[in-house]
Amino acid sequence: MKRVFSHLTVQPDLILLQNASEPFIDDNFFYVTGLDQGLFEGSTALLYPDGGLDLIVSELEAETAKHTDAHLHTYKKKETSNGLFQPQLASATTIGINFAGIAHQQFMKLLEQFPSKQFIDVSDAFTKSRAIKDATELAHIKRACHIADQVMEKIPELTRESLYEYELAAEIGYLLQKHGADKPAFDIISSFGAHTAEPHYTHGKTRLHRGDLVLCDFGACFKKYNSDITRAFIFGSPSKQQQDMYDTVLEAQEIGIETARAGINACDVHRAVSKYIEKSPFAGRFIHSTGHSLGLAVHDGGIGFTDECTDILQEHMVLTIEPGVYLPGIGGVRIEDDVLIKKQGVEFLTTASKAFRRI
Ligand SMILES: [Mn+2]
Repeated sequence: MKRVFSHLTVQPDLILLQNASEPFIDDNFFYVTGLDQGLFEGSTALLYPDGGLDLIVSELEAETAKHTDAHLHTYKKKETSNGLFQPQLASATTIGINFAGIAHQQFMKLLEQFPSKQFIDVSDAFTKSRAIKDATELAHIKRACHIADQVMEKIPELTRESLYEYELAAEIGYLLQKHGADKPAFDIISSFGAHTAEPHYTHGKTRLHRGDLVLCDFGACFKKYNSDITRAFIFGSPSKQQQDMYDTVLEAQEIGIETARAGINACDVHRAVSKYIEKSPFAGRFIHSTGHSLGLAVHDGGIGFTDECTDILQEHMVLTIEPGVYLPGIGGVRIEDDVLIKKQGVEFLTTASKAFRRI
């Protein structure tokens, strides 16, 4: 993982990543080790500019950690783990830390234990490095996308009058794993009717009725990499307003897809999409960004299709394109695909049907 060092202007002697307990686990631990199993609570990774890697892990996960070429050190008691890398730190003066991913308590312990060291923030270098996916990462993401596609295509078979939102969520979760996901990428969104107007509502005890919009937003996590797809359906026949919403969002997404390519400013994609919706009858009802980077994290940080992000799109970035419109009390539509940025445009990684399906 020398790439991380190449994004740093001030070179530390080494980079130290440390996990606390779930949920304070640093994704970068998996990024640098390539490990695709295990939890690694309390584990530490030391990265050197020459590409070397030391791992300090609990003996509980020593077997799992053997799937790397790292030098492995194991501890029995958590309190002794920092002592195990004292020799490696002895000759170092500057130590890179992911300030965005270390628990405050862990960092305070390091300061106390190694008072003469200078700790510098290397979080930006990880963000930049992770934005560009390598072949293995892409293969994992593609698989995660394919699994999510297969499940999305099954939604029409799963819905019926009076179905509960949580029942549909349970079916989706089951099918994701049955199709090869290690787990769902995030809490499954399966909302009906007015709830579809709440972008981050997940699911509850609402039943499905004729005329309801159905919004499904979920992803597969495969070997720690995620997909993220959204489709909207109609239970029965759409009203004119529902049809207009769907058509507007679909066209907005098409505009985003046509705009995105390597060399383009990320904000220009969002602006093109937003401009179209603002001229539609749904002006003011597009209330989030057009998309986000995707990878080890569902919101992979750094780059995104927002009004503020001025990063230039580069080949091998993976982002979502997901415009939506939301009418409080009535319902909402969002259509989301995952795309790989290429020189001339984008490659779709998710491909489930985008017809406004009557279910
Ligand atoms: Mn998304």
